[in-house]
Amino acid sequence: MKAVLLAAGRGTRMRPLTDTRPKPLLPVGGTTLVENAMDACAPYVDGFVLVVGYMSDEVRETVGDEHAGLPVEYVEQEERAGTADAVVRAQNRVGPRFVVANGDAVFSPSVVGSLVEQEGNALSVKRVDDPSGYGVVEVDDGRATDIVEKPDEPPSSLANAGVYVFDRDALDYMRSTDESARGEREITAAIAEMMTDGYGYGVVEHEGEWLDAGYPWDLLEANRAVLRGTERILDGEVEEGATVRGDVVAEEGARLLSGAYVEGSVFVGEGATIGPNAYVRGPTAVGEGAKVGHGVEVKNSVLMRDASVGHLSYVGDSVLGEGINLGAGTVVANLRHDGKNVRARVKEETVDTGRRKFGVVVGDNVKTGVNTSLNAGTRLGVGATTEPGETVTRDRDVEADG
Ligand code: TTP
Repeated sequence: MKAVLLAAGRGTRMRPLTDTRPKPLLPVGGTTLVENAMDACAPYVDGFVLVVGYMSDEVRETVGDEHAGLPVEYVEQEERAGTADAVVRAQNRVGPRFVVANGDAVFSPSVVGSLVEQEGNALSVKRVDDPSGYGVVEVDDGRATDIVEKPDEPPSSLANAGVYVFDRDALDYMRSTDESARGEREITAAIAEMMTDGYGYGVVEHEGEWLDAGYPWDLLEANRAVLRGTERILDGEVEEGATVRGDVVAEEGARLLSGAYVEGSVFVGEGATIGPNAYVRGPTAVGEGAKVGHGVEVKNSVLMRDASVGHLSYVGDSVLGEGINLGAGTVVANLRHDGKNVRARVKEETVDTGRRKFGVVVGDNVKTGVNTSLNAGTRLGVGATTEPGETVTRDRDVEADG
């Protein structure tokens, strides 16, 4: 049985991080979103089909033609015509039954195991407090009987979790399903039509971690979830005077210098340096070649490859892009005085991040001047700069969202 991973989306809500990479390649705890989803499917499948579109070459290059010892094939979805359309692209690569998952979802392997054990078609659900923003699944006697997108009055608290097992019959429905209001052919609409025609759907509930990484702050959650499963592996250098607590992975060529205090769960990539005299609190991922220098504190953050926070800085609850450089004394605010949730701009609207603590989203190659203050919830676009001593309270140079 193959696993089809949907990885063709544009990831507009993740801007500016997705201006320079496709969303499936966003780093989480030493891997990427899509490779983490593939790992969850790997024990139950004999190969992968990745549906790619936006920046597809990057996905092919990074993931390659083998993952977890299994072959990886690619199919192109030229237009972002919807999730059902994406599944149809894989029709010639799958057998009588196949797994489908969003390439940006975080979920546990056991769910895939339970799905494949079901007979025929099956979907997975997550019990959530407020299901109104999801596809909501109605269940009767252990079988799913209806699925409704973003209903005003949800029929249950079970959100469609975007991991499925389908029979080939489902492909006919995905091919012919009508476009939704946003002009896309969607998996959930095809499933609802199948149910109307009397197809039964098995239901599996995600008991453990589950999330769909749509917004930048979801990346922090995804990073936390992926790092949760790590154990201490210190292949890198731990200098005398460095302290390592909890689950810390230091890859070969990583260096924890004297005075570094690293509290897991923390991933430190190949060639990255922590210290001397630096404090890194998990869950944090420090990408390949990145640097956390003297007098720097980093907490609950993702630092991408070659990010440099060299001196006397604080970074909390933030995502820092590839090749960025924060000038000495750059400080990130991650908490409001009134204790309310931090708000951020997404697709030209202000949204509640749902988090009391959230820092900043910094696009690739940003440079801040010394003593820059970055306010909670601000985004800096790819290549943006700040003056020495600046206080940044609004997004800077983030491309208009389309
Ligand atoms: P979404 O999260 O709805 O879309 P997106 O990833 O493009 O993000 P945004 O809304 O911020 O622009 O997509 C859900 C999953 O389905 C995701 O893994 C991407 C994938 N997808 C496709 O592969 N093809 C498509 O045409 C669409 C709409 C989504």
